[in-house]
Amino acid sequence: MNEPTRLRATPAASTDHGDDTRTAMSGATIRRAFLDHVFYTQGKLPGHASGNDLYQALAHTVRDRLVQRWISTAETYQSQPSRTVAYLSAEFLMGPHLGNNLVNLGIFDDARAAMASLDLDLDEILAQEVEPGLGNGGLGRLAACFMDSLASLEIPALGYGIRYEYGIFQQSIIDGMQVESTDTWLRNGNPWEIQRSEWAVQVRLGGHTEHYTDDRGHYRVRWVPAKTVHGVPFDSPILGYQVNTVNTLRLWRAEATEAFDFHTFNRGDYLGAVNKKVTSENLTKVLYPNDETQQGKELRLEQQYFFVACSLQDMLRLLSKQGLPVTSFHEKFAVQLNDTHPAIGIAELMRLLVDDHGVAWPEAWHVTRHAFAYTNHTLLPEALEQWPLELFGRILPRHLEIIYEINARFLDEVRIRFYGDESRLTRLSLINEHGQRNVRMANLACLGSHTINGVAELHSRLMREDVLKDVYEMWPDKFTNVTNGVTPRRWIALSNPRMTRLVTEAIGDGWIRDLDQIRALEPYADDAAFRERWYDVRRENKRDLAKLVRENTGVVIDPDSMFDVMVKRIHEYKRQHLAVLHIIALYHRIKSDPHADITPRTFLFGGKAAPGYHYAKLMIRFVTSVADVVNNDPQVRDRLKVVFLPNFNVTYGQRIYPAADLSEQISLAGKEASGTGNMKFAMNGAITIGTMDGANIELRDAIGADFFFPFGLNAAEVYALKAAGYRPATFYESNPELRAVIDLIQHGFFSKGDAAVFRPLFEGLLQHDPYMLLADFASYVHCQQDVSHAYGDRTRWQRMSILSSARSGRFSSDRAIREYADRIWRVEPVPVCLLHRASGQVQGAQQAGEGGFSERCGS
Ligand code: 26W
Repeated sequence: MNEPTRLRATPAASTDHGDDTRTAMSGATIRRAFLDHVFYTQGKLPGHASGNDLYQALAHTVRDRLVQRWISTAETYQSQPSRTVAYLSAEFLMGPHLGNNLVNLGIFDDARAAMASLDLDLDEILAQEVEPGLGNGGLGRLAACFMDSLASLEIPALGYGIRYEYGIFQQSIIDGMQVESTDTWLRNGNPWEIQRSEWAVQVRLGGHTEHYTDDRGHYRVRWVPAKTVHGVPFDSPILGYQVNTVNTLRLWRAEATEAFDFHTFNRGDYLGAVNKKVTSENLTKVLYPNDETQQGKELRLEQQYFFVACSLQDMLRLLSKQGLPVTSFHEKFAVQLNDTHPAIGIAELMRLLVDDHGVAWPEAWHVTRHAFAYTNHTLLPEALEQWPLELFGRILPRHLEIIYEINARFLDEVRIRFYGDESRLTRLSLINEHGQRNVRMANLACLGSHTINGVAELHSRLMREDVLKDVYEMWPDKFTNVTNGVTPRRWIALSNPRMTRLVTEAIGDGWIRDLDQIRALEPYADDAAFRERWYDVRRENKRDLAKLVRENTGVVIDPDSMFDVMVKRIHEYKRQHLAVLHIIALYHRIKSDPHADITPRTFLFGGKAAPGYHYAKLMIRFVTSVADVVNNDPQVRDRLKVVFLPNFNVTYGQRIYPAADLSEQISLAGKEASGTGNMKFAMNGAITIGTMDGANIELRDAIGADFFFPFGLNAAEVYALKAAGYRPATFYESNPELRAVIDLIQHGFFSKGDAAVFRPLFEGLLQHDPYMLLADFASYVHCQQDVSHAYGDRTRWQRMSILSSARSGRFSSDRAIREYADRIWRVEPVPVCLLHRASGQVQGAQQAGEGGFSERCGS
């Protein structure tokens, strides 16, 4: 990493006193606070500050300004109790905090100027931040966008999750293949969290249950655990955009309980005691790097239960702090399950209410069902969570009993509704009796929730018609759709400052808080001067990306070529290999006819493969092997370039989306629940080539069919072709270009003559081709031809690009969160007044609140 320029200035003599000015927002105050933090927080003389010191100092400067609003928010929520969202998610892929907080505080430019006045470059300081990669991909990033929107819309909310010590692995590419290493994101400390040891809780695991009758003659159950672990909350402030609201992201870390260790220790087994401690702390060590394939791993179930149990106890604490009874839980909290990972919360809340608080079962069930709502994020059967009964009972013996009880009562209901329909009963049961018996988490999530939603129109429909058909027939009214969205603060204002300036100059800055306003850009698509400026912005962004690519891969790419980009997790269903087949087709055309009219393109790939997903890793090797051949062939290398950018993450995303011309969204129709990268590209002015899948369909409707390049089978056609008996070889036999492409691969042309390397990829393709690459190939290649023609007409392309941004308003996560708030959570905004800490005396005319604070509304 680059060391920023050394800081020469010394801490300025303090001219303003008192705590109010300490967190003021003027450039001068920021500069002074920053210098103070270099000195007092980092303990360095300015001349000796390292890049990390400078980053930490600026982070603390910003953090001080957040803390003031954070406390104000807490005070407001305490004095105006209102319904609160609890967003439960095993993943929060937040991305770097510093830049985002500068944007939301509205001091990005002031901070840049303050740093410049010290001869420092803000971008270099921002680049020092190690991003917290506590998520795999779409689901975790969605949670992060939702946290930004909740705060920006001033909705009381808590995000609850896991503080993994190691986030998603770091990817490097060695000899063309993915190599993983651990993500030590905490190595320099984390200025964005505050440990709250006083709110630590205990979580029980394993053991057995005892049934007894209490002294009042009531039947009771006692859970005697095999071990107990401590859950310690770490809070991060989540500031909304130019509001005072700072919500909390509360992530739990597992620690050994002292009591337990001492017990072992006293028996003289010191190392055993330490070992127990290590075992407990393993619980939150590492994020599971799989998305979309479920593995019945014990530690994973423990992680899920751990964070949910911690979070529910925390909510009960907050409830009692406000003097409310446990039976009002569902009035105080709207609990959202981000996929099934936290679905065990349904059984846990029942346990807390029935066993710990003596609430009668029917009332406990009423409370539970009115508290939870469930979002489904996937249609892939292999991603639907199921836990082997044996494992489940071993770790959560009491929960298994509760699940049996929920199930028994539920199946009685089903029997009455669908008398004699035994197969329906087996399908709806919380227990899958097929083969090894399993607990079905999706069924539990549906049963215990008042609302179930999918993440795009098509996905929600397929959910009702397919994966959750039986549940839908049972409770059609529970189902709804909320199409995903992404936050324009991070994904435009922060990542694309050039476009932000240009748009703001044209239509004002209201679009940052209300993205529908960006529609006002539409008329500018017909303004030649504006189009040129738009082109210039995009060209600069592409130059920046070209520089990044050269620094990271050594490959030189031409900013005037079309940047054709596919960044997302590597998966068969997403079909990165279909994009590669297209590249080979173009390569083959040039080789067959050196004068072929081929629009110069740079193909950029990025994304991680789950470490155990061999096929996906081979797909990466396929990209890099084709890159090797294409980039080194003098005949084609000025027309085609292929790059695999290692370690795609949020930080890279911020550089990539603003520089893309073409956005590849080419999953097999019916497989991608929504996609959110598609939205980030479109907002930043990239044109989409895509299948009629996930949110692509809604994106095309919003942007206009003329400005979107659709191809391939739609979901209905996919079903029909599968039903009719899909024979991929037919396509191979009847399409000479496809045949040439596949033959090149099969003969080892891209693997130095070793035909065996990619055999696993293409053997399957010719025989089964479950993701129907061959069926969609011709349509894709043809559509790419149209794309090339469009790109050749600069006026047309810039028009499309402007309209793409102008019509992307619907894909703001603010819209999505409004829909959740109105239709699912029934929560209202609670604006926050800024409290100023009075140093000795009350500031302003208003009365001081508790703790020497005076209130002032607005910032
Ligand atoms: C149990 C293993 C596992 C782990 C993670 C299964 C499934 C997941 C996630 C639900 C996978 C995921 O990230 N899904 C993505 O969610 C995004 C946000 O809604 C959607 O945009 C993507 O289409 C969907 O693949």
